[in-house]
Amino acid sequence: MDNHEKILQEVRQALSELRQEEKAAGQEALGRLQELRVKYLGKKGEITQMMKQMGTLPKEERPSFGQKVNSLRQKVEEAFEQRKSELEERIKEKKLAAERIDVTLEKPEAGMGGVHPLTKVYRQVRGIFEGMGFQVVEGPEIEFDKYNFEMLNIPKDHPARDMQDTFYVTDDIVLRTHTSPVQIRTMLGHQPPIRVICPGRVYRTDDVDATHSPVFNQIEGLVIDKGITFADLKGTINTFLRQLYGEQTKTKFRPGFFPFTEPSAEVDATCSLCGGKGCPACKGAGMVEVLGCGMVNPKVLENCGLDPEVYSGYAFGLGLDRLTNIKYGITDIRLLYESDVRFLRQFR
Ligand code: 2NL
Repeated sequence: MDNHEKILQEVRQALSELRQEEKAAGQEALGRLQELRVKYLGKKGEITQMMKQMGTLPKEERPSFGQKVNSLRQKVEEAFEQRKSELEERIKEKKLAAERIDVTLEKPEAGMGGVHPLTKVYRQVRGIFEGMGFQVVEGPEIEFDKYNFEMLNIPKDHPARDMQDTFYVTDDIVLRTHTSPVQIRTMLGHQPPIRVICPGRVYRTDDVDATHSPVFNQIEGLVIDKGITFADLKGTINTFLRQLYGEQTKTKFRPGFFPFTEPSAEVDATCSLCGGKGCPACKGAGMVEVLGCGMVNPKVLENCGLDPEVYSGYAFGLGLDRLTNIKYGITDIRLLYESDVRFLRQFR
């Protein structure tokens, strides 16, 4: 057998052996293939060396020798190329097989979250008032003293304005202590009829305990139009509480006092947990105080540029945290703010 045939045989033998090895690891086989390529086709490879021997041959033998070596090199190169693309194809197939997704596998626990109890009750309250035609209005939590106190007829010496109760940012800027300033802004910017609720965070300097938090949530409401009376206030509040706690809910309007309403009332509703029988949540009374309200003080209307001889209105305020605690029988306000999942999970 001539030398060239021998080399071609050798290469094919080596490549065939490689085919067996390759079962183990595709990338390694690719490395081995490259080594073999260098051995035959590299700068110092056997075939390259043969080409260099051409100079030592008599002139007339050179063309046919050259042709033969070239054709050998071509065949060897083809053999390598073919192996290489086969190998690469195998590697790709292996990779795809390894990355295949088993769609029948059971999925991991999704860890689904839930709506916070405060948000649940807020949505419910909001939905009831929206059903009665109220619009939802929001405003700044950092507020002018003027809008938070002055225009609401809260005098300069009122205890609520004390540094002990209110977070002062500057002499005339505070963290709002209620959402009333949002209603003041509404009256300043809009002509009646006005029918709004104003939800949001409010701030007081209270130390944290079971019933106090320096940040809590309030919803206030305001209705202004010609001919609005206390009967409208009672009807709206009764409708609201009966939708919130159930049709059988009874209410009681007791006289109260707020500088911004006259007359004013505190409203009790049948305890939703015991239905009026008396339980720890209502301290045996069967009823709980749920909100404060009243007819907007004529001075407040005037402060906002509305003529009290033409317009009248009512307003109310409720603590969303308190309402939530009453609804679910939660006895510690801190639970609403600690984000303890063992607590929150119960409301999913
Ligand atoms: C309560 C009582 C109340 C208001 C808030 C109000 C707002 C304007 C004018 C008149 Cl702009 N009144 N708000 C009225 C009565 C009671 O809140 O116990 N809140 C937790």
